[in-house]
Amino acid sequence: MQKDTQVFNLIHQELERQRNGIELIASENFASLQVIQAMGNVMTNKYAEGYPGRRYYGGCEIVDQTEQLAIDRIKKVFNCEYANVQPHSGAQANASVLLCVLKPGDKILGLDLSMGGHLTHGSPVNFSGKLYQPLFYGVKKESGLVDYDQMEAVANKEKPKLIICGASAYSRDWDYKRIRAIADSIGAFIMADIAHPAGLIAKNLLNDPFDHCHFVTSTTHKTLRGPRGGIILMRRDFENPFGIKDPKGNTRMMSHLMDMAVFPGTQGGPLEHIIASKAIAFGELLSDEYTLYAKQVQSNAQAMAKAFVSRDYNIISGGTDNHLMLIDLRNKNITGKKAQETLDKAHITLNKNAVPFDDKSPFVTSGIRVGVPAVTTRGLKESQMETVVSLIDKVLMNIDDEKTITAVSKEVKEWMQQFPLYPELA
Ligand code: DSN
Repeated sequence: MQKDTQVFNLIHQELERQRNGIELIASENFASLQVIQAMGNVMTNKYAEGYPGRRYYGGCEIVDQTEQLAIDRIKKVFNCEYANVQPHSGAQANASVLLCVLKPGDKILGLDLSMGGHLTHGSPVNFSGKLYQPLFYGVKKESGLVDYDQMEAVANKEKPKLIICGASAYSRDWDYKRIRAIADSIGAFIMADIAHPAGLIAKNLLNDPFDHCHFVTSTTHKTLRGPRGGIILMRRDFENPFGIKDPKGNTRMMSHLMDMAVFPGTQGGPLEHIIASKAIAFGELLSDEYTLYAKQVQSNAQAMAKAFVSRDYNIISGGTDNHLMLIDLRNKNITGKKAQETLDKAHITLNKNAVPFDDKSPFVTSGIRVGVPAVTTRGLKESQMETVVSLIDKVLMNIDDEKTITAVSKEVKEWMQQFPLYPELA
């Protein structure tokens, strides 16, 4: 085959875009070169439906080893007993958990998307809101904190089978103990979706969901800094307290039922090349280097929040415990859409985001979400968060001034050359 220069040129352009900008999308990161290189490997050629040691195809003896390594390593990272590393994404990890414990039409209770939740937590446009009956809790208007009283009231009234905690745009920690008390009082399961703060949880910088939540799901590419993908974890609660049955009507351990819910429940052949890359990333999570990184993420986020507050930006809940913050721009008279689009021109990438009780549509929004995992990987420290905020502020305060935007874009590009990204790549 002739080399496809058209596509490889585009890949190179994307590398240059990443090198030249300040990346603040809270769900993005820069995986290590070995994690990236491992994704492009011959294991993509292999069918391996099933699990290590019990596959439906021959020739799986090598991929069995990489998959087992990935499982063993991520279990060590989170000190848990069960790991499924096959979900192709966080959404598919969540789909598997819902398939495992619910019947179509069962009630689920999650954080409202407009308050920071995720599509797969019951949004009406997603399978989770179409196949199941979604109920929601939100955040308190005055504090921006999760409204556990509302969660409890809705749970008591509606008796959902599953309570979902975790968010895509929430900067504070979670009270898993309280959620477990609510779930136990109505006989519900809990799924914690830790896709965003997983890396900080891995290093004990945030509350530990594993002792209280039956199931924990995550993506692998956000703070965990691995390849794009998903995982499902359990530390305890294998005893199947509510007698969930397998398709043949047998009551089985939760670990068995969960494996069945991923394959054959929601997926076919696992992406063994991605699983090899996950194994490498999970090995990196066990390193001291990653521990320092996770701490730096949290310090950088706090330094950034402080810098925004000092410029009179309205951070929902007033600050952050994790790696991100949600900023309500209404006091600056700028929409999220306009802010995102203008900052993009200055090579500063982030996303518009609805803020709690937003009066604008999700396509416009009143806010932006800002996260530091990627810039922290790039090597930026607390003092440089001040510089990042000053550049954002310069653009937003001169939002229709093309000259300023061009000047900032030049400044950003030059500054970021001090933080080389994938220098081994031409
Ligand atoms: N799209 C992810 C995020 O940006 O948070 C969630 O799936």
